[in-house]
Amino acid sequence: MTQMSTDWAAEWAAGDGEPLRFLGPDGGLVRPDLPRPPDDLLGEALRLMLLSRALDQKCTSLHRQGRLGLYAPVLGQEAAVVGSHLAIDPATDWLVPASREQPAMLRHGWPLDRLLASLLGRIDAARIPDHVRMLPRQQSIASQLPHAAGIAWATAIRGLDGVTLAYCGDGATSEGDFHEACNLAGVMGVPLVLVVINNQYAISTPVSRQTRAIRLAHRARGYGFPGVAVDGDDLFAVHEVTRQAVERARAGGGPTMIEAVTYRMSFHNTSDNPSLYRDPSEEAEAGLRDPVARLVAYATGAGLMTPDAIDVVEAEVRAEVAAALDLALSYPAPGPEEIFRHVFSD
Ligand SMILES: Cc1ncc(C[n+]2csc(CCOP(=O)(O)OP(=O)(O)O)c2C)c(N)n1
Repeated sequence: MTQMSTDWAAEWAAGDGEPLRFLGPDGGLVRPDLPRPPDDLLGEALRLMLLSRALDQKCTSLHRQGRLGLYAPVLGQEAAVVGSHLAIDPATDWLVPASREQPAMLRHGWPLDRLLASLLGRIDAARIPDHVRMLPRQQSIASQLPHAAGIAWATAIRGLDGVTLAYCGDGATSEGDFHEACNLAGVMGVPLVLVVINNQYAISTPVSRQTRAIRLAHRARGYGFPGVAVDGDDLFAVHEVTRQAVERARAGGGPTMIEAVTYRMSFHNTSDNPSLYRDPSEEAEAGLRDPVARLVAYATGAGLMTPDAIDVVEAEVRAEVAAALDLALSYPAPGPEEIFRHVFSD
């Protein structure tokens, strides 16, 4: 999307708390006053979102066959993850993921076969290449956030122009680490963009049991920096608001919190059964806001891509996942002695 003068945080703060939306669920532009995003960005976004879906499908199937231990899908959250990550430059910026931002990890430079190796327990092969500015995925909720604030602070102290993009879930906002990281980031004015992916659930706990705050993004105000809520299923809004936050951080303007309001369309992970705690009608309703279908509707409606061209991309990403899986399976599996490696000196 091209440069715009609108201050999105200020626009959202002046509104009624409803998340900003540029692209509607039917693929139509809600804000036709805004310039259309460039075609190459749209193409890259759609490919990454479809790759993410292909990976979700393959890993879930591997789990059901007993060949993979545990997998947390991205299903439903693709626009929130891809739209925000497309706003940073992996060559200079840091990625601090939570646990399910697979397409961001891939775009940042962790090869697909290595990511799959990590899920298959092939730990040597799973190593993130040294030049990739990314922390490993984090299972301990919110504990990545103080590190994210620290990396962003260190970048500023060293006079580098890198920005840190960190992710966490709605559940993570109830943790002490979240508060400590946000407070430090605000006090030191560090170049951090924190994307809170509000997928409505922390496993079985709905966000209504997590906080009485109307919107999580309002919390940013208490830390002294801007907060914005966006429709997390709208790639255009997520991308544009993150782009502006990254630009501000790079220019020394400090942190921003972006709440991407979305829905976890699948299970929490492959050990979870959401039918025990949520109504299927809720899932069906969320399906109408599907971020991939929305982008496809826009791209085909605007004549940017044909359904046939999208089928080709889908076939390509499926083949990419299959080839990366073959490679991942060729790496040595760890032996029992690995339990002690990196723990005891002898
Ligand atoms: C410190 C800590 N407490 C509890 C857990 C157990 N746990 C794993 S995932 C999860 C829910 C996380 O929800 P959220 O932050 O909203 O992220 P999501 O998984 O929905 O992306 C919890 C409580 C954990 N991994 N770490």
